[in-house]
Amino acid sequence: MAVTLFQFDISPFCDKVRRVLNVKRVRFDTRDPRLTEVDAFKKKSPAGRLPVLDHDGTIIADSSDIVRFLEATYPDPPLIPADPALAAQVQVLEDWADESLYFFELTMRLTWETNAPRVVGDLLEAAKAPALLKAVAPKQVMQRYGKVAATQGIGAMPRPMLLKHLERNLDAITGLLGPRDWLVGDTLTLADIAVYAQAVCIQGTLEGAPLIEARPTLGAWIRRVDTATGVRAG
Ligand SMILES: N[C@@H](CCC(=O)N[C@@H](CS)C(=O)NCC(=O)O)C(=O)O
Repeated sequence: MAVTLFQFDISPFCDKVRRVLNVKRVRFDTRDPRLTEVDAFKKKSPAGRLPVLDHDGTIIADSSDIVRFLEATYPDPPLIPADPALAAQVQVLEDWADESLYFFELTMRLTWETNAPRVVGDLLEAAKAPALLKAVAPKQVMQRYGKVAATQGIGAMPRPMLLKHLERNLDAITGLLGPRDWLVGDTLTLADIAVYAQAVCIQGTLEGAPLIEARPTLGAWIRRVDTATGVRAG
């Protein structure tokens, strides 16, 4: 059986799917588009976005839909609780991660000059882009995603305001955890993976790193989710 994830390596949504595949012990390959392939890759998805999973010929787009396909195909271990109240919490947290936290990381990583050149450099590296483009692309990417972030709202905030809102969201993660190891119930769920995928991108920014460092419970949870969902040796 062949399982291929069409992805951008730096995308939190692709990280989310890779980690779900890891937890479910599915062997898979990843394919990042070369620059000339980006449009063709995006056409695999009705929304024009990655990730897209090719599961032995079945094509599924959108990280949330991919995860639910994987949950149905590989139910063990479960990442969505059977209990309807807990499953509802997972759904709400996944949507908060994907639709709110995402725009913090997008704005900070792709539109702030403190982070964008390095992050875009990683993106272009994966796309095997020519050296010349590496010099030009960060500006174009910052402009393009600057418009996206401004339209969504978070990108229109002055930086201190955005960081204040971000801190409230980071405090919400620690508040949800309390003394527990996982966000929902007593085991790892999709909520942990979805929120982790965005939080770790925020942690990778110059401005986000100290905010997470200042919250030891949050840092410990990030490491716990990483250990539980990363690639296992052997
Ligand atoms: N809701 C989608 C979001 C996917 C998404 O936004 N992917 C971004 C990369 S992080 C993308 O493909 N963007 C294409 C573009 O900006 O042109 C999911 O969960 O898969």
